Amino acid sequence: MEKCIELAKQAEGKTSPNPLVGCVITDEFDNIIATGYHKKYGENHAERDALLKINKGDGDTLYVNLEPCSHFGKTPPCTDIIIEKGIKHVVIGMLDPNPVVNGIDKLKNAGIDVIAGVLEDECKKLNEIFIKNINDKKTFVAIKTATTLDGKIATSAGSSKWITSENAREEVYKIRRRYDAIMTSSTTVIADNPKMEHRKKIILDRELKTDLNSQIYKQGNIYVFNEKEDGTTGDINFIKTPVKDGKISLEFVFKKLYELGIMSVLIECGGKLNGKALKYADKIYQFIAPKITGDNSAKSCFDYRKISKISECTNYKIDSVKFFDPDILLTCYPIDKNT
Ligand code: AOF
Ligand code: ZN
Repeated sequence: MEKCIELAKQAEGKTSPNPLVGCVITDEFDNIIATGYHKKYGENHAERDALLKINKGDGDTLYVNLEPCSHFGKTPPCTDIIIEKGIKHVVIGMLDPNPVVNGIDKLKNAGIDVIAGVLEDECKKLNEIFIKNINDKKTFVAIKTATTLDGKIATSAGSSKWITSENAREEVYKIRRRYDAIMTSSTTVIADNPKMEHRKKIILDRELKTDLNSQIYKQGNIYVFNEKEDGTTGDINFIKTPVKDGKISLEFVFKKLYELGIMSVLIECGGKLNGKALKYADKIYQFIAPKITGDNSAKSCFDYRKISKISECTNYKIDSVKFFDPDILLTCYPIDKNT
């Protein structure tokens, strides 16, 4: 199953809105005889990709991180080809939350021995975006920040280059690739003039203050949420957006992203938008550099409210800690998002 996950990850960022799936087939002596994965949206499912590499009767056990499909979609059901190829055992990571899929019963009815729930937590993490999309019909929202030990993202004068090391910034490129789009604010575009290379970029720019000659506009498909106009100029799409308390309505933005087929978004911006977006965030990537500004007026990474008691904090679970020497990356999930 670990191998299935590893195979599936090769297509990160390419399968949306479909899941990441990898498949391993072994013979009766437990030797791997074929592997496959879902390479790109619209292409063969992982199981078919692997099964097309073997002859009928050669495979004994098929391992796959997601329940095989039983529906006619872009390709015929994977359950059918599993049965045709004479597979005897199927080991599944997690059940498919997609209501059209009921592969397990179909396999069992064909006399195949089925085990499900192997490395289930890891498999669910691999497809956290797909699961949220199917279950909640909403875009998966992640926030990435890079701070000093005292939680600052820039000096009060706006200097932020560079808090984290090259190593950490390399990792950010990899993280970005997993998401359908990245999002930032006019404040960040104006302050840092970042390139943020990506196939899809979202800019929140209520008053259309950003210069269209800024680096960010030079590449990719761009969506500018603003209060003034709708329309398209080349690769730039302007989307007229309602305003709430003087700010772009994030409720509207995330709903719109889902309608546009943007199934996941990574927010990279300053403390104000980070703070406002927190209540929608499914995940936080927090890079921390071993530096201290010691400056109370330096900018904080989540700057959106005043609270009087520590018991009023929003709580997170740290899922992993990784070193990108000399920095670390904490990956966190919210525990009580609504507080
Ligand atoms: C994939 N790749 O390897 C597996 C999937 O759009 P379709 O017709 O290809 O069907 C997509 C559904 O098939 C998807 O939502 C999921 O429930 C199931 N399994 N999909 O794209 C795969 N195994
Ligand atoms: Zn399938």
